[in-house]
Amino acid sequence: MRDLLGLAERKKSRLILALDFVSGDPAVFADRLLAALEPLVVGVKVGLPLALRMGFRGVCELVERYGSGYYFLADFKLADIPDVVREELALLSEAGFDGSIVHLFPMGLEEALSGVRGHDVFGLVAMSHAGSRLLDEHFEDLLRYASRLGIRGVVAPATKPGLVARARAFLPEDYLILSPGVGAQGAEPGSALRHGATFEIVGRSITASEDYYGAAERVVESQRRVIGE
Ligand code: O7E
Repeated sequence: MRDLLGLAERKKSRLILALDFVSGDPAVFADRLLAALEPLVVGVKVGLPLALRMGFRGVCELVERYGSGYYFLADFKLADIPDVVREELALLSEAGFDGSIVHLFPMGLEEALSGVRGHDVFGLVAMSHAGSRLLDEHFEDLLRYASRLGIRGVVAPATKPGLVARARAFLPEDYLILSPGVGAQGAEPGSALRHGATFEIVGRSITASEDYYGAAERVVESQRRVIGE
């Protein structure tokens, strides 16, 4: 399993690239981005839209080809009964992914997650869009639950910086906070880090840009001003 924090230190970056939307042939598009962005991007979050376009075999090939330079995160937002979640995590780990995103609201996941080895689990405690009322109302509950599970970290929205700060204050120190919502959804690069996030997840403001290298570079430069590198 790749060392997420080690890669971040080496690249002096806290950028995780969200790959959901593609233009043209998905394999060619992903290949072009990943070949170019390795100096700037620490992790690649593979979303379901990309997997549906490329097919799971195509995604696995991508993970294999670029595995030496990136941490690979499977974002299929698992939210099933514990036995199924356990099996999904085992298969994603086998496919070469270093970590997965899991919804915590089904709860009862203690046993399923305690057996997971060599694969990081990140739980969602709130969402970045304006309408996520039900989840956000249970933010404190989900945060408490996440802290008891002994997982690698949580996903908390950059668009709601108060929640990121609250998560940082509440969670054990070794929990990572991944923060989406930077760029296309309005949060400024570096802003979630300033509130205590460990990584910022950025998708369309890089993937939809004609100058995707320049867009990623601007994000990382802002981040370096916050983390002092
Ligand atoms: O808006 P973009 O294009 O920068 O992409 C944001 C990505 O973060 C996208 O893949 C989306 O699925 C994810 N995300 C959110 O945007 N908001 C959330 O609340 C949670 C996630 C998410 O789960 O990301 C997993 C870490």
